[in-house]
Amino acid sequence: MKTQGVAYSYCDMCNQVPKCGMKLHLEGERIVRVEDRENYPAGPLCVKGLAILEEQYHPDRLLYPLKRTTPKGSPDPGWARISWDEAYGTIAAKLNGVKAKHGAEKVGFFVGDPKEPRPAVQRLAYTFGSPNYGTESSLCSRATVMASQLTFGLVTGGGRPTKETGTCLIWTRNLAHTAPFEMERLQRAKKQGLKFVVVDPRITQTVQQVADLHLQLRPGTDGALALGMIHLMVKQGLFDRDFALRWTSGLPELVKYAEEFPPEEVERITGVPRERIAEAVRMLAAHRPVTWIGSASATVHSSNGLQNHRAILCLMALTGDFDVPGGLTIPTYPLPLNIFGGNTEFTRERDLFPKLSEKRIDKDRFPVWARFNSEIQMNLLPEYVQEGRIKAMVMFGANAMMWPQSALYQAAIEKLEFAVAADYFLRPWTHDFVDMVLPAAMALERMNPIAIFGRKIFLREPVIPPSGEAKPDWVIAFEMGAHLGYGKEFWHGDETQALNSILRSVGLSVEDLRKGGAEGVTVPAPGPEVFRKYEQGLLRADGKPGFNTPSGKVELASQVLKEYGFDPLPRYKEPVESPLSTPELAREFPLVLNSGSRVLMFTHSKLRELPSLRKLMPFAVVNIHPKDAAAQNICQHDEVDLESPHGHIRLKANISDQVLAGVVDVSHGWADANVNEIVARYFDPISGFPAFKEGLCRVRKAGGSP
Ligand SMILES: Nc1nc2c(c(=O)[nH]1)N[C@H]1C(S)=C(S)[C@@H](COP(=O)(O)OP(=O)(O)OC[C@H]3O[C@@H](n4cnc5c(=O)[nH]c(N)nc54)[C@H](O)[C@@H]3O)O[C@H]1N2
Ligand SMILES: Nc1nc2c(c(=O)[nH]1)N[C@H]1C(S)=C(S)[C@@H](COP(=O)(O)OP(=O)(O)OC[C@H]3O[C@@H](n4cnc5c(=O)[nH]c(N)nc54)[C@H](O)[C@@H]3O)O[C@H]1N2
Ligand SMILES: [Mo]
Repeated sequence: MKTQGVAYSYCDMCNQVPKCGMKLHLEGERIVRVEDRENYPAGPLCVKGLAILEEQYHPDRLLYPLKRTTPKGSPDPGWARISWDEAYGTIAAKLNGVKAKHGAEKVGFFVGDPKEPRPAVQRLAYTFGSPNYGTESSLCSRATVMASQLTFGLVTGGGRPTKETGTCLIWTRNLAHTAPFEMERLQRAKKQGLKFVVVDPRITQTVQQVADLHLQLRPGTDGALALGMIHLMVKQGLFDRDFALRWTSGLPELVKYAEEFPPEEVERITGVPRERIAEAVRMLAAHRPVTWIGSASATVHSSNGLQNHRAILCLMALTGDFDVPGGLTIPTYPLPLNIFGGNTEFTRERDLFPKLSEKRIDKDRFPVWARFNSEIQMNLLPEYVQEGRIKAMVMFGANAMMWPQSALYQAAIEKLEFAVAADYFLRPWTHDFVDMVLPAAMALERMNPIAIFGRKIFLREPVIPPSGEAKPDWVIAFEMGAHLGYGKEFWHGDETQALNSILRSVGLSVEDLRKGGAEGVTVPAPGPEVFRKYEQGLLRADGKPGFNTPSGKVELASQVLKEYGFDPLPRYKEPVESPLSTPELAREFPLVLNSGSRVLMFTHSKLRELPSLRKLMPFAVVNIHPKDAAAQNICQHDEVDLESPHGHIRLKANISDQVLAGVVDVSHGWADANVNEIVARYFDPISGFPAFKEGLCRVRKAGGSP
């Protein structure tokens, strides 16, 4: 720990990995200035990173363990400060009590969007004996990963353009707001001639900064658009025939199915003009190879999201640019570490989890999810609690507002025999329903986990001591583990030993990383980069050429989906409620809802308490097209009621021609205007993902007559 001068760290303000580098100036034990870190793979800092000291030194931070003193359901939890000893004593008694009475699997473990606590909490769950550990990945990007595993047999992630790339297809990301550290590179590539096709219902900053062609589709219709592009590609002979014939399965069936998606039909469904669709296909064919920056979550936030996303992957497969230089590549020698800085040995996914997995609570409802994910699908929490399958919960960085019909999740948490949450702040929308909250140390106050960029690893050491009695999440999980009776499994609370056990898998130790200093340590690659790995048998455990799918091919028609009774083809289905599927309802609720578009200055429900960021967006708004506003006589910043068949919220109107006419856009995470109160609980049957990006609504001036 430094007490004077300069220290290096990385940011967690957007919860993402990899994190942007930070250079911090200290006076004594106080950090007085934050700036970009030199020679670090991620940066520059965005407005959130630059505001980190406002969060670090915020007067409302949670500094001590608190227990509620009033019965659940009382308007005020009556929080009272307690010691860590009392907190751990109660937690151990309650959790071991549930275990003795009902079985360890009745205790659920959960981590929200914050990524850092994950490996430690997963280890805690399995060591305690419960397979029921889940995270926010139940509704974030994991369904895109599953779509990729079903189709390619591996995780394709997001390709990044290189100097060889011809076109970059950004199928929905607004990186300018959600990963600003990527934008400089993309803009540089654009200057050097790279073409960009961007799919998004809105004219985002990313569209404005890089798009050569923008496909502005109605939310929830991605599958139809991708199938329409496949239709044209095939008709015009613009796909890679050799690759498709040799390395894919289900081609004739897909080609036949895509016949149902001629340009005029796709225009009718998606709203994208047919000439634009044709132009996109031409651009992809003319500027090869094509790479792809895939959606982080928007494409899978719909009731048919997994299949919609698979349609996009099939389109990518037909370009033939999979794992060629400049195309959609995958690393040749990935480190045996996950991006959250743990590995499967540390999390005990390898040894303990298989013995427990019979008791996972999601496997009957979402068997495909359960096949690919050790984390359980958490979106049916209200049902699990109702059915008595979960009786207590341990939550790190949880936010009940992230789920559709949030009140059901709050009620479920409240109904538990015991719930404890660790967080940076008291968040009434979640913590009013728990028994105890624990103060988590913030990023600059804690070690671990490590940051990984390809084969380069950085250690983060605490820059300052934790505020109040806050403790790092890993330490909390370890100490909880020790109090539950597993001291040895948690190195008696020693983080350094824990990290050493992880780093051993790459032949390193904490001491080695310390020696590497601010520059990090590169683990040398065992050989040169290899492309077209499928030709050389590098993708399958049996060493045979091909892909790691049941057929050994890229599965345009998925055998696994068929096995579970789903359509093997990436079949398009209209959203459950939409102008086309429920025209009657659409007369009453004529607008389509696009919820959860990120804004640069906030992360989900976080950071609204920071003055410099709140100034940039003081209140929640519904972004509405001038035409739709005029139809309701709505003026800029008027108070409006936003209603769906499932709920109602009040917020202000922001009139903007950057949203499509007929589609409104509302960001999530506002406690006083929680858009999830109006989102229906429709779940994709394969992934279990909620339909955040579909649905019908209407906007009216507040207080107007119905
Ligand atoms: N500042 C900030 N950054 C963040 C976050 C944050 O909260 N704040 N959250 C992080 C997390 S967890 C995530 S998952 C990522 C998300 O990162 P991104 O995917 O880049 O961002 P989003 O704003 O969620 O969604 C992108 C776009 O999806 C579009 N969209 C809406 N509906 C549809 C649809 O049906 N189809 C298609 N094709 N597009 C649609 C929206 O108009 C929006 O512009 O951002 C991460 N970064
Ligand atoms: N309608 C709609 N709803 C959505 C979405 C959408 O697009 N539309 N997007 C979904 C997606 S993709 C996501 S990822 C989720 C958002 O996921 P959430 O889990 O809702 O994310 P946050 O609100 O960022 O964080 C939750 C809590 O973690 C606390 N926290 C932050 N860092 C730490 C830490 O290091 N340790 C601990 N102990 N606590 C910490 C914060 O204070 C906060 O209270 O929302 C989902 N909900
Ligand atoms: Mo997310």
